[in-house]
Amino acid sequence: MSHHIDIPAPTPEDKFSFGLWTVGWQARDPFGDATRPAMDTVHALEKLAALGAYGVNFHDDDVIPFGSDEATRDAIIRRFKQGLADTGLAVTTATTNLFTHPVFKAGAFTNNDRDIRRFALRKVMRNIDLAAELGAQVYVAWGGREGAEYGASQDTRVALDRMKEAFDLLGEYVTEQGHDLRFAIEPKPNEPRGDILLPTVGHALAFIERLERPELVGVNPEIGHEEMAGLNAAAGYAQALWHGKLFHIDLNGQNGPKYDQDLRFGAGNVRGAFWVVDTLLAGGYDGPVHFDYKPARTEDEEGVWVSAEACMRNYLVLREKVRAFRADPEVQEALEVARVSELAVPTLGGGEGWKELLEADLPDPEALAVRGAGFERLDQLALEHLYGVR
Ligand SMILES: [Mn+2]
Repeated sequence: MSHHIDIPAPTPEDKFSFGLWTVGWQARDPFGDATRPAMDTVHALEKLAALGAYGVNFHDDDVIPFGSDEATRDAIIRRFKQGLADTGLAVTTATTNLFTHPVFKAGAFTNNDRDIRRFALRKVMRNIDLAAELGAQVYVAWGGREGAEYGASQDTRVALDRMKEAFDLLGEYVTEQGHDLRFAIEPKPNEPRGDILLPTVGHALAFIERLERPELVGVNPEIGHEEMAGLNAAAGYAQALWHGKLFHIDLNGQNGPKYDQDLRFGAGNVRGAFWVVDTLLAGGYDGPVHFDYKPARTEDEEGVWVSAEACMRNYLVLREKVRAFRADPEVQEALEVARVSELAVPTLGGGEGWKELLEADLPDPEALAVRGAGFERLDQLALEHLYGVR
């Protein structure tokens, strides 16, 4: 049995958003120069709106070049705001570039050099005000340069003290300024640093609980970053949802543990992408569906828009596939056979404690051990939906 699935066009109700640094990436890499010219930010807004996007987000330096004077900054912000008003795009999140300028070569919040830490925090506070003014509700924090290549160059425990100090100060800042803004830490295992602090979703979730205002801080997991660490991205998203900490998402594509590929969403690990969408739908994630990818270096501007449109289309394709999988009566039967719903039944009965469990009449483990789990059939049904033959 095979049938054609109609994929709707993206609409603002789908809440798709793009970083200005994604479509605007000039494709400079460690081995080669830019292959595309700089893209005007208002042009990017117009193109994204025409493709059906809902929102955009930016690093401070994506919109306002580093070191701009006040008059230049004000003029750029005025023009950017006009572009937002003309296109109807929302600003969903903002973030600070604490990695491009050479001052951040050894980190920002956790630089050994105290003067640089103070400068970094002031740069963030400055952009937080702009983010709040533009209506962003989440402030993403990716500490790309926070880390090390050497054992002795930085004391990791002390670096975590300074990281905590930074987030505590920023939490105090948004609270006292009355900004309706929460933070989302974006973990990444490595690149550009050899080892980055808070390398995975799990590290970030544990760190957040030690902050003065943990309620203000969640995570922004990126599929590629989790997969670079050999982890299952869907499981990371699920645990962030379980903690109530999935404040934002970065969807893209990656092919296993290698350099950060930032492929368009749906390329790379397709099967992993299917389970990420399934996890987001099942978990009721209702924030922006954000793409953090890099249009390949081989592409001209037309290829940039092809890839941006493909990110949205691939999400919509996978959303249809996930819905069809979950609605399939054979899948529902296979889920029953696999006892998936039984996991929701608490292990102890009502009123039962450890004493009762010790005295309970349990089935023979040899008999329990011969039961098959039925997982292969269930997973094959998922693959057949993904392959398009169901
Ligand atoms: Mn990435």
